[in-house]
Amino acid sequence: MQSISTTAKKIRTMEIRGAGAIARAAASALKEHALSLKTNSLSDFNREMEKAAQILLKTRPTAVSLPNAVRFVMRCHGDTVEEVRASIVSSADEFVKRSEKAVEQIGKIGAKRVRDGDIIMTHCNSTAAISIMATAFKQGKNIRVIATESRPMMQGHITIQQLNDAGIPTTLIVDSAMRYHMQDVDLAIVGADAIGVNGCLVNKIGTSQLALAAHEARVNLLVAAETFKFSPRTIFGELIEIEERSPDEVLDTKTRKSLKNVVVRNPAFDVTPPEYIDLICTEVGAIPPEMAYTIIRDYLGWELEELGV
Ligand code: RUB
Repeated sequence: MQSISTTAKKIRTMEIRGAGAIARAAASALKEHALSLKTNSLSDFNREMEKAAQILLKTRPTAVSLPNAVRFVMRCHGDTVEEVRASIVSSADEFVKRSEKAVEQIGKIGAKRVRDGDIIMTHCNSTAAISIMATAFKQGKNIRVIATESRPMMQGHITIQQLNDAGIPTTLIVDSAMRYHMQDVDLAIVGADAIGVNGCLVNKIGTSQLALAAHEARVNLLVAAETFKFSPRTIFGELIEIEERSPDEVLDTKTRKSLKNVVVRNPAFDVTPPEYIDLICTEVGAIPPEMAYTIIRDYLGWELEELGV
């Protein structure tokens, strides 16, 4: 269980964060766990793997990439422990490879929507969104980026570090300055923790505010999302759970305890309706949000079968 508990802890404490990275880490942990199990009994092996999968699934509730990755890996076949183990190892490797390739592909596809001279606003820290900006910049497009802090966990600091390292001129702003700066912006690009069947986007808290401000200023909003960020369960009317994290991330315990009449809320994500999204850039193409169902059917069909459709 070493690989599973270590990875689960890292995901819970956000040492590993970002929907894509969480999914890849979970797939790799399942592979390590499968390789470490000593039993010759298939039912014991399956039970141990299922237990591990459940531990990983409970770490963070919103990023649908996590259950999609876990189910992809656990869809193993075989009549013996060795066959099932080999199947888990190859599925985990395939998931990680595909997911890394997807980020690269999204960069290439999304960069086509970036024009020379564009000022781009982004929020939080998304590997897929940065892939678009970095690819456009490498192509010689003279872009500038405005990045938000993304309180309370300040993932914007990771973003400005990555953009700086890529040589992209970047401005850091506080989250509440989003609308103020939107007048200078040509394009908004964000990542995704989940996309619902109606094309809604679940991403870092504040994304829907950015979308509203972009809509008002007639700035296009581009979402960078691998196909495994789409949520098959939303087809059955299930809602995507919004993670509420500890209030300690917002205000220290001592101060909070001294304020008897104050409650601190800390939702980590919000929902942006499809009307505010111009394009979702996936590794299989740039689509309007209305096409979310098609992506789920064509690329997560195996999952629908398992759900009994
Ligand atoms: C991260 C976040 C990112 C998406 C997409 O939230 O909202 O925009 O996960 O990231 P947190 P990526 O920091 O709470 O995990 O494109 O890297 O998958």
